[in-house]
Amino acid sequence: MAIRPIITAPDSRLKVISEPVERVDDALRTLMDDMVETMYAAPGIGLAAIQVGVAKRVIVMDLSREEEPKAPLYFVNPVITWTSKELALYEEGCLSVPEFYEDVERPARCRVEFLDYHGKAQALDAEGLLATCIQHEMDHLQGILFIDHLSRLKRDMMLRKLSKSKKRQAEAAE
Ligand code: GNR
Ligand code: NI
Repeated sequence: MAIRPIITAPDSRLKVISEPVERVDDALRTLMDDMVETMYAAPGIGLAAIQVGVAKRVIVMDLSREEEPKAPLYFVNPVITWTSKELALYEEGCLSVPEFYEDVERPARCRVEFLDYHGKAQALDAEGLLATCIQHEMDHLQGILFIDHLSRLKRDMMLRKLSKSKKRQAEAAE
């Protein structure tokens, strides 16, 4: 397993629409293992493949608490087949938008159909943080970030700050 670098905004790669996976094989499981290791190291509760530069429809998640055993979830070719009319507000963050947190409103519950780590078809009904996280990760597969749900003013301000801190980092690395 290996930790892969996480791409941060602004970066055109984060806007790419990811492609469906053709088969769940050992090469894909290696990617998923690396994604889980990368997510734990960050640390984060979810990660989409595009965040490590791979434009495949793959998501990993783990919402277990620190004191609980790890419980990684793997979603290949996920499709949201139902969302509740009721909405919920969550303060979201993103490993690709470091150090910014903002409230985003999304359907409170959803159903997702996907292939698991072994390529088996599964369905999951989600609510609470799990429902929010699934929708946040599904957005990544469409090239969308949580900041795209905010006002243009807020988004542009955040992107300017992110761009400046990237430049500073690049200069410091010279
Ligand atoms: O670690 C993460 N926390 C989080 C908190 C609220 C809503 C969504 C998330 S996902 C985020 C990790 C990430 O960027 N996944 O794409
Ligand atoms: Ni994210």
